[in-house]
Amino acid sequence: MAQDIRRTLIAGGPGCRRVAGLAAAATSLLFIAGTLQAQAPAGGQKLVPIPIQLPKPMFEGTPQNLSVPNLQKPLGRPRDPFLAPAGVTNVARDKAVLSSDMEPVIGDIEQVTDGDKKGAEGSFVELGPGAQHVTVDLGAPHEVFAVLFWHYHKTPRVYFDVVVQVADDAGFTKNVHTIFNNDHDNTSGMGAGKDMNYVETAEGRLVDARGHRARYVRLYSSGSNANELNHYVEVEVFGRPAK
Ligand SMILES: [Ca+2]
Ligand SMILES: [Ca+2]
Repeated sequence: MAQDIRRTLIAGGPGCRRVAGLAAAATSLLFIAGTLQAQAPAGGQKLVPIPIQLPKPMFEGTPQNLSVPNLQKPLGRPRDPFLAPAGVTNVARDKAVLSSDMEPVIGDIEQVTDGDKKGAEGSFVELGPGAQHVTVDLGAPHEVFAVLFWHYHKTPRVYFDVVVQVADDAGFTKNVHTIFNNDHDNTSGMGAGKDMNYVETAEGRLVDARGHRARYVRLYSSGSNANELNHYVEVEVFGRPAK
């Protein structure tokens, strides 16, 4: 049975997508009693769920009646655990953040990585209107497995032209990888993205970073269905120092 499941995972079966970047290590995955469990393969690395701590939800459920095009249907249940090598943590906590708007309308840029994810007034930074971005400097090269971020979760909203990139340099010219892009009509000029619009919730948005080596993580947005402004409650980067 384990062999069959293993083949399904490798062939791209259900549940495969999130571990695609870890295909070699994924050969040791077994589904046991409906939950993903990780086993240590001989000479390989153990995969375990990344240690996500979610804030308390500020509203119930995920509304589906927002008039936003290309909107992803809510999952209707908690997100599946995201697997990465054991020892991977949020390496963005308290790290330096740069922004296209260093003088936010509300709050301070430091709030992007201060660990406060509550989402209430006072727990988010508000950047100016139109296209804006924040860049987290991890301080050194890391292997990055996932980026988890909350723009705003006080009320349900959809932020537009969300693009997430990782790179070796602050100017985003070296070893640049786009790991999320829902700018389907290329408003931002960084290429049309295939990802869908989504409603912000207390779960945040989790993006597979596929183990890319990077020091800098940049997130773009261009207002929301509520207004032209841009917000961040928190950005987390799950990774480990690169060897
Ligand atoms: Ca925060
Ligand atoms: Ca767009």
